[in-house]
Amino acid sequence: ETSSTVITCWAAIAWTANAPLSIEKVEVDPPKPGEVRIKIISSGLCGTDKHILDGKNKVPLPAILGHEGAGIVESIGEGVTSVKPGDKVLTFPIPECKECQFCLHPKGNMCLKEKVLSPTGLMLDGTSRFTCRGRKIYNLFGTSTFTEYTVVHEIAVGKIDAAAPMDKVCIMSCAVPTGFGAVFNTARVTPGSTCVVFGLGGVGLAVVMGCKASGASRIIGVDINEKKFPPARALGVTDCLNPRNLKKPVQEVVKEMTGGGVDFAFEVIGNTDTVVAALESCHMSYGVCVMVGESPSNSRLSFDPILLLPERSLKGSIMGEYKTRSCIPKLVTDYIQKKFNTDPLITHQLPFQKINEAFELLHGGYCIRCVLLF
Ligand code: COD
Ligand code: ZN
Repeated sequence: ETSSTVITCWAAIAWTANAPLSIEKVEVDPPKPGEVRIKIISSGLCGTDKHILDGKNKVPLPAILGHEGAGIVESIGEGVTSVKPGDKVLTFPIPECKECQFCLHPKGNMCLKEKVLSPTGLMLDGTSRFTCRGRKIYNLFGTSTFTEYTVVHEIAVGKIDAAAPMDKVCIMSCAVPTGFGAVFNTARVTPGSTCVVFGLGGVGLAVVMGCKASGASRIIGVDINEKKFPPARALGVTDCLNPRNLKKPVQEVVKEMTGGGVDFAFEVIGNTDTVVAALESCHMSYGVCVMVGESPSNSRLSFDPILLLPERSLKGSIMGEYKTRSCIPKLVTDYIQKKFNTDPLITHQLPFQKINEAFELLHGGYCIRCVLLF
């Protein structure tokens, strides 16, 4: 335990949007009460990190991005009881304090202490644990995993099985629960049903895996990047559509293919047009559309309300509705026990120092998930 010392280490700083990250030495303060300092072992690079770097979703900068992390507890602050130095952990963009009115409710996962919807870039006491060249650096959703060491609130840290393979389980911090939970908890996909998934990235393909595991009879995959089609087919997509190669709107094609619309539609891109297209792809009465993507800051959804009147529904899902600390470590145990295999979602691995290459791979559509190894 070195909980009173500042650690100097390498981190990737996003000084501004629309520029590469800069690998620099940062000072990481010791954890304050209720906080945990973690040595990051691996981190996934999520579409959300890309949206932020592209300036689509606004967060305070300069910041250390990354929220899909697996690591080992280095030291703990006063009062921390659920983890100790040496424990393997995941970091979660949504905390679970297990005390607030929202955590105590059996449904939902939006802890009152969450920072995802209106990110401050700061710890709950309003300060930061990162300094670079004398400047205060913000965190991302209270996590920040593109750094050798980070400080996270205990309520956003989940202790996982000591047997967890650390190069693989980082995607259990975001992509896997977000996709699986959208299917199992939010949509509740039924055997024999028809599904359409808009966006075949890491999260979209986790949705596909969930639909397949639920016994869906048909899974239509929609993406503008056809490089995503072979891996999507391998995971269970039965029909692939590229909206740019169709003569009519993709929702019309989906309706024709399914005799009036699918049972379940998922938007896993983060775009208002595709949310409406996904909604219109659903059957008018029992169709359920689940919005997983976060559309650009300050955008507005616009559609004819008659779409909802005949009982079609539109729901949102964040982190798959899982109460993070209570549920996600169990998913890791299921993975270790080979109840499912999410390894195919990881198509690339790179050393952390090559993080900008990882962003390029995601931009170019060459990868599903690139895991950074520290
Ligand atoms: N039509 C069809 N496909 C498209 C379009 C379009 N107009 N635009 C992009 N796509 C495809 C891309 O080619 C790509 O294959 C896919 O959509 C997106 O994949 P990725 O790999 O960039 O993104 P993911 O899968 O890692 O993440 C997708 C999210 C929607 C989850 C993410 O971007 C997001 O909006 N997150 C915020 C909401 C959230 O869940 N937050 C919790 C923590 S992340
Ligand atoms: Zn994410």
